[in-house]
Amino acid sequence: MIAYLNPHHALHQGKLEMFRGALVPCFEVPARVDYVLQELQRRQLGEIRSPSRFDVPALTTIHAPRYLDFLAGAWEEWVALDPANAARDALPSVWPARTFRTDVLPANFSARMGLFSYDAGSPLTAGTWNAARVGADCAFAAAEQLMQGARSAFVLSRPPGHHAGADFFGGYCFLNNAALAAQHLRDSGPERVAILDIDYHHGNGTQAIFYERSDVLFTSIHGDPHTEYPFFLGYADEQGAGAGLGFNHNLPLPRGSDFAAWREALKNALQGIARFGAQALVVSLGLDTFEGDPISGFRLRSEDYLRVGEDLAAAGLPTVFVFEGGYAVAEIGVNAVNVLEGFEQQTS
Ligand code: OKP
Ligand code: ZN
Repeated sequence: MIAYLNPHHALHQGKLEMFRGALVPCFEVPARVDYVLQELQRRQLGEIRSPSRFDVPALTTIHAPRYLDFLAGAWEEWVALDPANAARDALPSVWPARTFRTDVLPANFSARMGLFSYDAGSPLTAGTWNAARVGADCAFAAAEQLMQGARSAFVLSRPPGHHAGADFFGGYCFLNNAALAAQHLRDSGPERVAILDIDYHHGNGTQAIFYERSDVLFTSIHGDPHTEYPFFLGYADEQGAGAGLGFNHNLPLPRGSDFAAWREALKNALQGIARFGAQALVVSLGLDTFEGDPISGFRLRSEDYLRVGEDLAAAGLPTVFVFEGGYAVAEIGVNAVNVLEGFEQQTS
């Protein structure tokens, strides 16, 4: 399996995030990708490539141009407010809740940070835009690889993507890599693409992007949003709207669920994907379902990830894996590569 590694991922390196009233060190750190890369190399899973630059329509189909423009220039604006800002990251602190307007683009930078975000856990840094944009290139490259007949490809990038919506960042995510890969597949090949999100946290951004579409099925297995982030989306009764009605499947599980319960949900998810008649699959691969994850609540063990890969391969679809969350940093390489290796062994 070819891996598209984002060579600039470490340009995004948040310092602090808001947590329980305090600024604490970020969980989403560059070492996450380094551990996965090291394990990929150790097990010789396949070639590791850098992506070329893709200027493809998918970027502006998925993300609003005014959001992309904001992200591209945000760091310069932040530093222009005060040269001392260069030493600290930008975090939003005011948001338009219900009854506020979102059609007006305020001149004030902090107001636009709030307009284009939904939490204070996702610092925007000097290199965020470059890292995220090259991550999008990794997603496009992986989609192209599938179109050239590959059985699978791996997007090894950070920041992650599945919480990012058409015009907002949050949950450590800025550009939605899985959505970009799915859209680029749609633009050049398969008429029906499924996205399966197996990160511990519901992929609210991806769901929202495709909620009214019937050509991209979104299915997610995640911690019950009654108690788990992102709280305000991810319930089982969200089934899509308009033309998309019936093309959104949420499978929330209680905090504390073990692999047996999780695997049952995976079986249901894959049945839905088969019924849909998917011609390609994009997997939002979060590893924060691991028992040792510091911010999550499922109980998967390292060897379970081999079974996950095998189950995914049994779906028989060309598959793009997109790296998402997972914060047990020392174990993330083994866990991620177990999925990929389980997939490859089942395939060969
Ligand atoms: C991103 B991804 C921990 C509170 C939760 C947001 C979690 C984002 C998860 N300090 N903060 O889905 O893994
Ligand atoms: Zn997550």
